[in-house]
Amino acid sequence: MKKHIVVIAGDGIGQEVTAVGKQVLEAIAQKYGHEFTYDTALIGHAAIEATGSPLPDETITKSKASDAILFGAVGHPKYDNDPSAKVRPEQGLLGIRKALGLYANLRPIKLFDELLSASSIRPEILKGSDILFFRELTGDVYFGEKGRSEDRNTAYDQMIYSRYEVERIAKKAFEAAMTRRRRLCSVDKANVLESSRLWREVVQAMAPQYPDVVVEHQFIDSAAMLLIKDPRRFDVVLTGNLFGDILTDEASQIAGSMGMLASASIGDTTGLYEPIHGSAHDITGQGVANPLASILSVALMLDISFGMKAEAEEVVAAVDSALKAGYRTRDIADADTPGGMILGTEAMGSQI
Ligand code: GGG
Repeated sequence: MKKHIVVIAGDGIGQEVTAVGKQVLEAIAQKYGHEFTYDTALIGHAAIEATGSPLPDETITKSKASDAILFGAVGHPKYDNDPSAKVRPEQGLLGIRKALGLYANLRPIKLFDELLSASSIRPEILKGSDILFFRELTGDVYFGEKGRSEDRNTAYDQMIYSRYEVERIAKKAFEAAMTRRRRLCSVDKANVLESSRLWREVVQAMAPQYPDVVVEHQFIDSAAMLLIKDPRRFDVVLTGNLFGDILTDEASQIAGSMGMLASASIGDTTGLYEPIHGSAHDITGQGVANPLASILSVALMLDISFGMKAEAEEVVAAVDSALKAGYRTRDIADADTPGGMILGTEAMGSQI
């Protein structure tokens, strides 16, 4: 099969982990006789430096013309300390999601058995955890109107959802639940927020179409608590953009590290595949970043965008066997990991 992939590595460790993800794509292409061609495009801080824009038009054009996007990360500490910056790397990521209509962000929380001890949560609570998050990606407070009063002492971000936005992602989450353990937890803050009341109303109205799916509703605060108290109670979790962003960082601790969490952003056009972690400038250039989230994102790409199920399973199995053999990156090593088994980014990629 021939596929054209745009690699948008972005900032910080995005460059390092995406290079490894691409190597895995090449290994799969060779083994299965596929022909993958590549292009690159700029985003985030790297794009601001080169063009003045966090999302150059050329990046959108190339992305739309591709079969899939392998994405790294955006961000730079200089903007974190400059709240008045008008142009920011994150605008590139939000912008490409909007431009491509990528409204559904799938974030599987897969706990590899070998990493039970890497988590700060007790193994007897964790073992067997397997959650699929659906984070809505093109609405909510991230895209609502924002502004400041004239004296700049008051600021607002509008939290906004429309019925169709909730319906289309809820449909994807219900359908996924039908292929899994048939439980769907919708997370909102309907006791306080009007947009959450609409969210809950829509999900409740759709539930009768999926009589085999057991639906529950949790408030975000309660869901955050239950996630670490009893992660196995969750199967598919459906939530909005902001709540999903926060909850999945928390859920990464179930998998042992932020460096383990892959994601797929899908919707109207080309799918975008990226680790959930950011640019991590504190470790950039040291060659120690965990590439497994990028590699697992490649597995999602092979499965979802290319329909290459066997190839996707082989990538996940390769990750599993490297972990079984005892190889670890720094973030998933524990006190018992021998120093010689702690690998850098490239060496871990070679093992896979
Ligand atoms: N690879 C994910 C990434 O770069 N995250 C940084 C970021 O700006 N995240 C905001 C978001 O995911 O909405």
